[in-house]
Amino acid sequence: MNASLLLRRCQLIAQEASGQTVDIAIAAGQIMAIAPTLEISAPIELDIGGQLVSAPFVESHIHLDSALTAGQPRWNLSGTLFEGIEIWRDRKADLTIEDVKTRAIQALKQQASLGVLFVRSHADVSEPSLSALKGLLAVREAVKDWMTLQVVAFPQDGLYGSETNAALMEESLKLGADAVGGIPHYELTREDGVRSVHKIFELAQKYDRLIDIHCDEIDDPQSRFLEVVAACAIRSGLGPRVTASHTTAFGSYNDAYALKLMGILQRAQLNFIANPLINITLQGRTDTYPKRRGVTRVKELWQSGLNVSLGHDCIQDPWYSLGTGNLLAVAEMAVHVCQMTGQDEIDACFDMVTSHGARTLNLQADYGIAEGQPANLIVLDARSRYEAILNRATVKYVISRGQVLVETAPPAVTWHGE
Ligand code: 17E
Ligand code: FE2
Repeated sequence: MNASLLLRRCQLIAQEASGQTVDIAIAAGQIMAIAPTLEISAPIELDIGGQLVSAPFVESHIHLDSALTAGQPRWNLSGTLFEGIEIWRDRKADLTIEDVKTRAIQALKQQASLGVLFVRSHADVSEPSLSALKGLLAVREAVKDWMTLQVVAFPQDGLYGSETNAALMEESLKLGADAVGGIPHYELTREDGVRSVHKIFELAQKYDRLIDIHCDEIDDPQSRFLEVVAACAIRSGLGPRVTASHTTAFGSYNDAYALKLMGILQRAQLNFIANPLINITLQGRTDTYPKRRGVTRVKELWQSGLNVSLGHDCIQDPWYSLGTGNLLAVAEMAVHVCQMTGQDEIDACFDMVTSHGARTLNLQADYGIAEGQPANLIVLDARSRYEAILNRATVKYVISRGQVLVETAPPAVTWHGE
């Protein structure tokens, strides 16, 4: 078979230490061959010049239904999760499928231009119209030729926050949501929270879906739904198909309890997602000083061998008015907030927005640079993961399904001094 695209002198992460490069040939949307030197030609040949070629960024946690609504109908003045939920409640009252689709596609194009080709988005399913979910399911279909989108049915107002929400969740799964979501720390009582986690597992098994729960996104050290999620994962054996998102209360637990919990988490083998950009701003709002960081124990989870990925969570919405979708910004924030400043730790933060995210999403064989894989890859203006984070490197080429989807020239700097 003839190659359609050839990338010469690529630095793969696996050979970052040796500095050896490879050529990558692409044909029919797949990676056809990888070797130090390929004696073939192709209609499009790019000399990568020893720069980093990575599998694409994976956005493991974002809310596309609320993306690009910052300030509508008002700004979040307290900066808390709770005011964000109230503002969103007002904004979503007149949500339409078209409104969701337009904003989500705009956000996804922005993300793709920054090298993100796999996205898991939550869709609020606490409105009877289910406009957010229907909009995002339509978007999943509309973008599938260049972007893989997973949709989590997320009951923002609580699975038991109203009489109808549990039925809306089940309806969402029938409509085709990829995963069951939840928000136990926002339910009216602790008992409701525990009950919601059991319901989520029951539905996931009934409809054969993944699970991704907003879990303990609060500074309250008494918020202990993570242990409930872990226990359900152990008993059901679903661990790797389950994700605990945010888990910020884990940053406030006492160390004796944290030690016990770590053992349970090891047994459960679930995935974790931290959203450091958002939680460093949302949490700690009720503290004076010292002010907590409000981010889960990323370093310790990673050190204990559990799968941790990082998400953006928001792009300009009621919870976070900033955000461009750049996962290198998220990795950079994690380096700081989670004190992941060692060399291996910085590399791990890059992995948390790439391969670890792929594992969270259960992408398995669809992800990674190897012969026979779908040709999804990015070329960074950097020679290593460290340089990529250091310089928040430009993603020069985004290759999706074997085609160059986006090309971005790094900024040109002209020095006029001595
Ligand atoms: N909803 C929620 O419960 N938590 C968040 N961080 C966002 C939405 C962004
Ligand atoms: Fe979230």
